[in-house]
Amino acid sequence: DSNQAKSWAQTKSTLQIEGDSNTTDQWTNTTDQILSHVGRRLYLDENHPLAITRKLIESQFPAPVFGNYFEKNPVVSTRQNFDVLGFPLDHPGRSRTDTYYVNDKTVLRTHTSAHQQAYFQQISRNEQTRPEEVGYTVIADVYRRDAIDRSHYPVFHQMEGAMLWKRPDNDPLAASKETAARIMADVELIPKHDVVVEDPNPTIHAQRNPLQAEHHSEEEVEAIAQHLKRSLERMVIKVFTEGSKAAAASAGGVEPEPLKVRWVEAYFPFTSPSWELEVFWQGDWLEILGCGVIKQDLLINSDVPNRVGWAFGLGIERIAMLLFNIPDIRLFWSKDERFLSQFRAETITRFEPFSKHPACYKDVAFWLPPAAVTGGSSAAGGGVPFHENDVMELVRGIGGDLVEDVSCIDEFTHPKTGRKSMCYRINYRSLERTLTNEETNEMHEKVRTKLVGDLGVELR
Ligand code: FA5
Ligand code: MG
Repeated sequence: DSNQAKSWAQTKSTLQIEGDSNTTDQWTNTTDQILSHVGRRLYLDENHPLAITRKLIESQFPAPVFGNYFEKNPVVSTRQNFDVLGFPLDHPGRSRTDTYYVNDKTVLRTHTSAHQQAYFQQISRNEQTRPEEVGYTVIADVYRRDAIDRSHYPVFHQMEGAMLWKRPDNDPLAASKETAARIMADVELIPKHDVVVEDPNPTIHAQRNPLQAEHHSEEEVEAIAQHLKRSLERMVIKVFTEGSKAAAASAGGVEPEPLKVRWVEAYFPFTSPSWELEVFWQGDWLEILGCGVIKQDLLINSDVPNRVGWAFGLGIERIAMLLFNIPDIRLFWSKDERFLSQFRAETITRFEPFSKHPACYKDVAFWLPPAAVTGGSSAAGGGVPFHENDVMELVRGIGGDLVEDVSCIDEFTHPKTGRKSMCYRINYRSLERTLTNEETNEMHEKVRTKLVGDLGVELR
């Protein structure tokens, strides 16, 4: 029951996750409340908007070239989630303020890229039995300690995809012209489209996204990039054309807005060059996915040294919210029939919000402990670190899905004492019923007490 305070999982010596027993240690920050989301597999429930979205995307990456997979167990090693992918040791994503640790060597995956190596190894293993299957998609639940608002939830779903091409075993660079020509022939097999691509070739900064010159020629990278871009453009066009049709139908048959997409340079430790794809949707540019040319070192370390290729990763909720007009990311987890009964397999329809229950916001202001610094990670030394994600997690632990939004509304440093004061506004609202004053007050009181107990702040 989410309106009850959840016990912190790290007070136990083991955590049961998907039937496995995991030992805990001083790194553990995964809560029972977070673990209560493991195993729902919403993406397999064919009348659920996440599953409908999954199938629509998978239809653009069909057999025999692509296998479409899912990964049930969210527990991965820090090696799989970070090291194998080349995350530097000081990358903020590794910090306990951003990531749910099961123990010092294991985390709840923060992205589906944690499975890249395993899927590349699978392609290598199946080389004889399934030679055509040189690509994959994989969908899974992913976990991040993050802000609380209507588009962020600590658990969401990603789909990752990749495709590889073979090169000669010895001296692949000498044969790079032929490889590039083979990839370009595959580009020609992808049907063209007539959607406006605003910035098909953004400037790539050689320092952030260098050519991997010891492994790739420029022609190869250009061919892989073209295949990647055309494949992903087609995918978003398919998805958003379906969405526009549903929007136009519900607006009484007006013409759907023409679609526009653009490419933006991005940076990931495991691709170079890298991009994000954005879609112009109802007045705004929206980031849909990250992607790039896979770093060759990763392929070399994953039993496919003689292949090159691309990979992408996208957020399923973000796309589903646009397609189905779902206003709050918490709704995906709802068991309320008024939500679930609105969706039907293989059909994009506009969600009709059921009556919105009243919100109740409450503020809490406090002084940070004297030595506290903001923005630091609690893994870093020096002072008593304060990180906003710890406030988010604490509030989530008490209020669960009854919290719609948490935001910092004031922050100042006392001119004489140098002490820092913060004020957070917590918006309590249930998606399913009207909260009583009593229960809201009770939750807020627990938040205040726990802020003092856990973070050592002084209430104002
Ligand atoms: C990644 O997670 C990379 N692993 C993507 C990738 C894969 C790049 C393969 C290159 C090759 P990023 O953190 O930007 O990148 O997340 C990818 C997508 O997940 C975003 O574009 C967004 O659609 C979605 N996403 C990210 N954070 C959230 C969140 N808190 N809530 C909902 N969706 C999110
Ligand atoms: Mg991003």
